[in-house]
Amino acid sequence: MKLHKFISSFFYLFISSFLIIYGCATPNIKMPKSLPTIIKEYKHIVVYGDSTSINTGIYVNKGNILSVLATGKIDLGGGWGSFGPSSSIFFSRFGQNYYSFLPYGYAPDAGMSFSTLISPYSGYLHFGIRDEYPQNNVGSFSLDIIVWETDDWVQIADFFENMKTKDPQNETITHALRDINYFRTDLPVQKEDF
Ligand SMILES: [Ca+2]
Repeated sequence: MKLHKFISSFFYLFISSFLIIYGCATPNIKMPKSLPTIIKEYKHIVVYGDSTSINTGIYVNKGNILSVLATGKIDLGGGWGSFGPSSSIFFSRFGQNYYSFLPYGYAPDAGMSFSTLISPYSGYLHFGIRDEYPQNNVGSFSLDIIVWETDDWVQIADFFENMKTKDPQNETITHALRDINYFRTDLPVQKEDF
């Protein structure tokens, strides 16, 4: 093996290990390079165990539909155990207004949460970890945040249906789609899926 090839393999391994250990740095979904017009803004962010508050830089208006697709686990240390993003350790706020994303149907330790909701407030979207001693926390949550330009649930569901066709093994998309079909307001309520 030539030296430069060896060095690049070494760095590849090093960086991969770093990403695995410090975790979840890659998005849960592969968005198209040029976003469709129904999407106002898309961002992937990582919330680490000691992130007490992160400003995503995404400004949402009250009434915007947004999707937050989160995976990962955070161990609180001290024997408290690991929790996923559908647990009460994970909070969000719009400006100064705290709001619970806690979706229905996911266990607190499930390591995932998928919400599509109508924004209850206007303001910059923040996320953070609620813990009195965050310094010893390990792990992270990987978040894909989509703010929709459209308020048409059919188009939003269609977008995820197309994503699913391109990436059928991606569980995040399957769950996101299930969640949309559960929360969308333009259909009769479909509770039997949960
Ligand atoms: Ca802790």
